[in-house]
Order: sequence, then C-alpha cells, then structure tokens
Amino acid sequence: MTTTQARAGTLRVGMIGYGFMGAAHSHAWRTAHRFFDLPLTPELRTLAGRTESAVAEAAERFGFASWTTRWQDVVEDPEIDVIDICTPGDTHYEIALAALAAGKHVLCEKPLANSVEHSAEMAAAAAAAKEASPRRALSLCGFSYRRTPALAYARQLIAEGAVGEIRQVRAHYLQDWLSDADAPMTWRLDKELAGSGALGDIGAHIIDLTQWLTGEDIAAVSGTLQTVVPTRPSAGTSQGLGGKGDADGERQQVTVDDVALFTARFASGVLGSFEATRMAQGRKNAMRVEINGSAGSLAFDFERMNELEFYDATAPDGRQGFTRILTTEPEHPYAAHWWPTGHGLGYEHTFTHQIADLVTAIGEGTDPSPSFEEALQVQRVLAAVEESSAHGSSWTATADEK
Ligand code: SOE
Repeated sequence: MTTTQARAGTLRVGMIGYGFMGAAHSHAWRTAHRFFDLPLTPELRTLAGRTESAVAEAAERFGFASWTTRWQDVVEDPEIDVIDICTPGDTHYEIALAALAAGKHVLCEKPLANSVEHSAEMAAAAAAAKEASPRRALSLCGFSYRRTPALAYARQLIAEGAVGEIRQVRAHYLQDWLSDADAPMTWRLDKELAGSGALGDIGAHIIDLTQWLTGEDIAAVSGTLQTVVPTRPSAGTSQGLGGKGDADGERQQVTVDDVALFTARFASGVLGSFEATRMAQGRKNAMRVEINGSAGSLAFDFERMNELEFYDATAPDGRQGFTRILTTEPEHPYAAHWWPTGHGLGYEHTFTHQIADLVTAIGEGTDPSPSFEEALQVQRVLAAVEESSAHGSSWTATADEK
C-alpha cells in the first residue's frame, strides 16, 4: 500500500462521463469488491458531466455521492484517488494529463486518445507519474475484453504451447447499429470527437486482443476504410448506440469510416486479417478471434462469450475436431468468483474484472495492464491503417518501426 488512502482502506473514485461506458464502469466499481477480495474498497465520490440535469440524474442512478459540471473539480479534489475517464476520445488527453499531474490513478476508456502524438504524451506522463514519489499514480487503458474468462484462458493456453507455433491470426468485430442509412448522427461518427469510426471504436479491441494473445506487436498493415453512408440525419431519437433519425430533416456529414478492413504483419512475420464494421446486418456484437498454430487452433466469438473452441491437432486421427470448452468453471480465469458451474457471465463482468484487477494493482503497488504504453501501440496500428488506406492500401509500418 503506497497511499494514505490505501492505508485508510478505501479508494475514492471520480468519474468523468455518464453515457454507456459511465454506466458500465460505475456498475463495475459498485460490484467488484462484493465478489472479489480486494485490498481497497471503492467509494463512488463524484461524477462529472457537462449537462447539469443529466449529470445529477446519473449520479443518483449510478450511486455517486456528488456531481459537478466541471471535470477539473474532480481532478483537483484531494479527496479523490482515482479518475475514471468515460468520455469521447477527444477529451482523454487533457483529462488524463491533468489527473496524472495531480498524482491520481487513471483508468481511461479506449482508444487511448485520438492521435499517436497525444497517446505518446499520455504514455510518457504515465511512466513519469508512476515513478514520482511518494505517491505512485498508476494507469490502465480500458480494453475490457481482455477480462473475458474465455479470452484470458485462451491466452494461458497459447502461452502453455497448446496451439504450438502461431501460423495465422484472424479477427473480426461486426456490429449492425449503423446499417439503417437514417440512423441519426452521433459523436461516434464525428472524427473530431471519436478519432476514427469502426476502426478505432471496435477495431481497436481486436488489435489489442490479438497482440495480447500472441504476445507480439503488429509491425505493418495494409488497409482500406470506407464510409458507406456519408450523411446522416442531424436530429432523431436515439436508442442504444443508434436510433431513428428524422429522414426528412437536415443531414450532417459523417467524417469517419463505417467499415475497416486490413491485413497485418506481426513482428515475427505471422499474418493476420482484420475486419471492423457497423454494417453487418444481424451481427450485434460479433467479435471473433481465431488463432491457428502448428499444434491446433483456438476460436472465440463474443456472441457466445462463455465458450472457447479448441482444436487439438495432436489428438489421434479420426478423433480430431473442435472442442467447445465452457469457460465457467473454477479452473478458468475470474469464473470462481461468480456463480456455480455452468451458470455463465455477461458483458458487464468484463468491466467488473477490470476494476478488480486495477484495485488489486493499486493496493499492491504493481503495474496494471494494458498500460498506456500498450494502448499507444494500438494507436500506432490505427494510425498506420488510416495512412495505408489514404495511400492506396500500401503496406505501412506502425510508427514504432519508422
Ligand atoms: C460501440 O461500438 C461499442 O460500445 C464500443 O464503443 C465498445 O468498446 C464495445 O465494447 C461495444 O461497442
């Protein structure tokens, strides 16, 4: 335990943003210590957001003791230990730098920022803050899918050599909430706010996951981005991520990609194919990752998140075939903290696991992962895909290699 707050036994949380991610994170902060044995107990102190009535209502609903319309209030408050950034990407940089400078621990939603330059500064600030004594400000980027039991188990199996030498990687993330050409404009479709479209919003997850699963960085990419629906109604009713726009009203320019396709070369030379889209009618949150190795394959699909498929090529001829492993058993990562055998987990559990891991790291003074440095590498891949697409899909090194 390195902070005075840690000694007091609580970890006081200030959150900025109260949309979809604010709801998921606050649920996780409220729940983690009830299922995991944590060194500190999170306390939801203050919620910040721009619109007074909405932030007040969200603070009440999420269980925060207070609220403010200025994010600076949260960052400057000496009574707060950790800043949780759940806002669109354009604000991550400024808030995270201020929070780290104030000696706070930081949890920042993905992607880390809207540019490699900002991400690099954030990673440098995180590294410097961590070293600053006597307080250690730790940081984590919210690639929450790493905490899906099946994917954490897949990583263990790969590290143990269950698939042998990795030969090929295949990943896609398919959603359909923008298939309707009259779904209304949102911040996720504005490059200024979101940085990129399907690429950064959901492609970033499969970039992070495949690098984490294989233990290798992506060294170069060849990609193509496409905006399928170039304008969308400015007004409408939102529902979930999408909604119904006013088809006869004014339309606004979409400035990000709807579809992102790319081929990647990992550091060892292994090739991977990637697809991120919000145009795949019928695919709701189909994030699929498949790793093919010399001794077998692993495959995962988030729409069946409690299962992992394993093909053991060393099994006797005639008995080979994909095995469906139900990753709800005490042997599987995180699962023992929840329900009896076979009862299964959902999307929200990945966030609860993220908080459990972060609070444990803060309590023990160890480095949580994915660090801002790891998130910077994801950002380099995103930037290389954009650059490649702008140059006729030419092979483009991630900035690391330049
Ligand atoms: C929208 O596409 C979104 O909410 C992403 O922003 C999240 O990161 C992903 O978990 C689900 O889809």
